Amino acid sequence: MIDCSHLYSDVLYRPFNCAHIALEPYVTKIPARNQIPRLPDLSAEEFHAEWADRPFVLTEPVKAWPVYKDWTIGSLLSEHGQEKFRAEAVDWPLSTYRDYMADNSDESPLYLFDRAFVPKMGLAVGPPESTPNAAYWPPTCFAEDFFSVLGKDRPDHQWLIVGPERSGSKFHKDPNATSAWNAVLRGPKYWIMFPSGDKRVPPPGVYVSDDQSEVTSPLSIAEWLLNFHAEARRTPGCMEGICGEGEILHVPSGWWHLVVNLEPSIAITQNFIPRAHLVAALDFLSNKADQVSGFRKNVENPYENFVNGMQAAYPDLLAQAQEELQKKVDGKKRKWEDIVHGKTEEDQSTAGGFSFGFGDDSDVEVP
Ligand SMILES: O=C(O)CCC(=O)C(=O)O
Ligand SMILES: [Fe+2]
Repeated sequence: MIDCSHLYSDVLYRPFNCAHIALEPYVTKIPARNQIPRLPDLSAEEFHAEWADRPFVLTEPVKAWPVYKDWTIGSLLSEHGQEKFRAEAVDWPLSTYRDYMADNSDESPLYLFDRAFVPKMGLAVGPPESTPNAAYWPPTCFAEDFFSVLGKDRPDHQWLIVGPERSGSKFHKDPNATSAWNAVLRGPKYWIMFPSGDKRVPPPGVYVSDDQSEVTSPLSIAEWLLNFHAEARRTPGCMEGICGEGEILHVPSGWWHLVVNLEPSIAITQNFIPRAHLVAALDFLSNKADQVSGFRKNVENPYENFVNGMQAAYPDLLAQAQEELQKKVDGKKRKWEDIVHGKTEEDQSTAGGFSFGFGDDSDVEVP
């Protein structure tokens, strides 16, 4: 036995401390202004008119899902114990993951996040009226999803998520400017969220490269909670809430979110494009092509495919969205040219006021 009584090491202490901090102080006493609204349910019209840009929790729809009634870690184990599921870099039989879940004290526990669970588990997904033996179905307000025009060529969009207490997702935005819903079947989740946008900075403790393609939060969830949660809670735009068993949370397109499981958890999440974010999705696919993710390798031009699919199924909506996107791009160009040519928004007619010093004939790239 080695005597460690005089060993003092931050390197050893910090992860140990982070693996054991109590979560309760961070997830309680949510200030009223930060509270994510909670509603029984929403119609498609209400969602599109008022809620597509706001996080919220719906308390009713998931309670009707067979998977909400039936799924526990035990029931999944008895039916799919030998089936392999993806947990970060490994594919493990569910029984192996369950053993890990029950007996780890890792600072950042391995998280099961499987995109192929529907075929693996032989599930039928869809409205119960038209889907025999439906396991679950998106609530009415989330049913419209323009990525469905891509059929089997759509990017990954549904995941089974299983993890122990303290597991979760570090700050990120969802891919391809999609919105998402996240339905909790077992074990509540704490969410903390921030809007993003041209004039907004990322959440405290999150650093983003200039083109927003790289996000670094070099910290585990626990380290972020220890160092940045208090500041985040005071930051305008912050929204927080707990999504309990049988509830479903809406993540609007472009919102930052960090999630931590307060108990061993089972959830299903799905990403989608509602009409309110069609312009954002077109913008992302066309102007951030290098950041597009989740498409199979054989899909060579996601933007073109999407436009073609939309043209065939919803030509009017596509035309309207493309016009709006063009206006947005022109607006940005105009602002840039005004800056370069020394015009301010207030004084469009005064030439030669303020200038960054680019000559009139410079070929500065429009960002
Ligand atoms: O349940 C979670 O950990 C959140 C999942 C999430 O943010 C996502 O699927 O994008
Ligand atoms: Fe997410």
